[in-house]
Amino acid sequence: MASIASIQSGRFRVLKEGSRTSDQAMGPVVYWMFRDQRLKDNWALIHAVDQANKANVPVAIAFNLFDQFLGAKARQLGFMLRGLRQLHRSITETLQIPFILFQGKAEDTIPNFLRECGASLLVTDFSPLQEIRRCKEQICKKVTDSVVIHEVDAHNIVPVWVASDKLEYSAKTIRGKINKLLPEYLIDFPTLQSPNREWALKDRVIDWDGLIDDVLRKGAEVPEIEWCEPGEDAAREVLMGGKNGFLTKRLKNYSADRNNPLKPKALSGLSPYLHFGQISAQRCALKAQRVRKLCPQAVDTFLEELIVRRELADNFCFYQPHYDSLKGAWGWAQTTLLNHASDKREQIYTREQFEKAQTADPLWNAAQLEMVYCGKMHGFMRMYWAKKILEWTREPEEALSISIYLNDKYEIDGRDPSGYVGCMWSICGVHDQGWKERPVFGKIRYMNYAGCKRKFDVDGYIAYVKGLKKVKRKADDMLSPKAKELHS
Ligand code: FAD
Ligand code: FO1
Repeated sequence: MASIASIQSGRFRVLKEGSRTSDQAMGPVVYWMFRDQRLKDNWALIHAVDQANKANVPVAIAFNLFDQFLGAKARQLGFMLRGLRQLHRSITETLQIPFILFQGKAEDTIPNFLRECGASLLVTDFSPLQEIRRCKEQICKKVTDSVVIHEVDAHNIVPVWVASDKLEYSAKTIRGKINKLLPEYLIDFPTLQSPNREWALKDRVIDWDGLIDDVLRKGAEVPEIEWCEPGEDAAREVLMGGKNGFLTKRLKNYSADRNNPLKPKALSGLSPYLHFGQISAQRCALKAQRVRKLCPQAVDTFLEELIVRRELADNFCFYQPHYDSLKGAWGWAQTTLLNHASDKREQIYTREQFEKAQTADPLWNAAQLEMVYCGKMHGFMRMYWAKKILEWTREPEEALSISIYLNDKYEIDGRDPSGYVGCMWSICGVHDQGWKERPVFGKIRYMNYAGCKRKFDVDGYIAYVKGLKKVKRKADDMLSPKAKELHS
């Protein structure tokens, strides 16, 4: 365990200075948690408690449940709320810090709470997504002058603003910058201090079951997944559990089988937990380094994805405001796509036909159905899936919006910088190079059915997904009338 209690200065930035005069007593510290929804290994929580203890004031955690978050349905909100219920329980049992849940617009609920409790410091965790950044801009304007606001990057190992001060071109250009900083930032976490001062406010009761029932009913169109248990404890099990942990039991197949959609267990399965912040990427990396001697190649490949690829995605969304539109592509890509926008398409499908997996390509349909049934399409298939949407739509902007819409609606790990970058890489060549020019794709990397056939057993994958459909139908049939009504 690192001895320091304070976080490194590079890990946070001041979003708003305060104008409190020295004779004004310090008010409490509030940590507004949204992206890093965990108790362990959470730099934002460590910072909030450290700042509160230094000022000898109490600290509280606030979470705001948005009415609608980028199209999230029962699948995502159920997973998140079940994880938060477990988090609330463990915070109450171990930390005596109040965890307060708000509902509505954070730009209203958070400033109101700060005013109500007379807080003098707001700590927030970091996200590059526009919705969150706009919300923070509003909060900075609404809080009283005396309130200070710190933003802590608890999601990336190397804070995004430290790794690079500009939009990076590809993994090649950011890898060296990140690797040089790993010795300084890929460090163990200090023990989380207990708060010196207790919060006067009694912990408000949260009706978790009521909230969960509510989101399940409202978002019934995309039902919850069964295969992935939410929460910090389950996340640790997936990372390193005795029975089926990635680092303990499944690591050796990672390099060889990670691009084989028939071997989903070869992947770590960590993206739902990383997306909702129920596990720290830093913890995953520290644990992976410990077992590097056993499988150096698998660990290096995993760290490349977990650190370089994932943090490159935050870099893109942080420095490119148009991270989810054609305007966010490099010039060469926009030119090549527009030059070929009027090329003849063999097929054209509507968003609804894509959504219902009604294309003439059984492989593409299988990938779409794997995502709809399981909430997690295999990483290799995501590339093929998105690229075919470019091939079968009238123009690239529409392809982008369809891929992002379906990705965010059905993926359990959707609404994530890695997802926007995944779609932009596939359709607009972001972080990729140009390739031999061809119809429709121009110089964007091309993928086709034959290429997949060379790589893996396509018929086997199609049959595997058909099997999922049977399992899903059986599960639906077993649903109680009430649950069926929810899932219908
Ligand atoms: P593993 O291979 O075990 O990877 C471990 C972790 O590394 C992942 O959890 C993820 O955090 C990171 N990672 C792996 N591959 C990538 C990548 N290509 N880019 C960035 N980070 C990566 N990832 C999401 O988290 N959410 C999404 O919505 C999403 N949508 C995608 C859409 C498309 C079109 C494409 C091509 C990729 C998308 N990805 C997305 C990236 C990648 O496919 C997933 O992160 C990965 O499949 C998650 O499964 P895993 O954790 O078992 O993977
Ligand atoms: N974060 C919140 O603070 N409040 C929410 O209501 C909320 C809903 C939500 C739904 C789906 C999803 O994928 C993520 C969601 N998040 C929510 C957390 C989310 O990880 C981050 O707020 C953003 O991804 C910013 O990166």
